[in-house]
Amino acid sequence: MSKTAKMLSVIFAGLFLLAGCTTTTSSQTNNDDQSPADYTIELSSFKFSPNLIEANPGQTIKVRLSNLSGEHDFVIDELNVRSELLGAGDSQTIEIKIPEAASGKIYEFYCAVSNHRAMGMVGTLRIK
Ligand SMILES: [Cu+2]
Repeated sequence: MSKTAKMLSVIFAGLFLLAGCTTTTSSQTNNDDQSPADYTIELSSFKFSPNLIEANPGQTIKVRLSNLSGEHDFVIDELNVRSELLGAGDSQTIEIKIPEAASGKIYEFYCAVSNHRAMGMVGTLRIK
């Protein structure tokens, strides 16, 4: 009985140590403005709505692409972002990792289908 109690107390001590480590680690990696930003962008012929989104350097943003009509995709060459080819009614959520050194940068996103980019199907990802 007392052996069991001793083992339990060792286990609990271990759990407290683990909890301590976890807390320390997360407080080191938590910067002020790291909460994930979520955007929904609607795609149609031939535009993105909204066509301007913003993010912080080092942030990973989740963007939901909702295609209303026609066939479209979402591409940012500099960040190696390319969605699937979306048909009418399709949607996909993509993650965009913003580089730490991207402060003040402007990235263009566009639709790579046919001549949509030339038709004005472009938008801006602005890094604060
Ligand atoms: Cu398109």
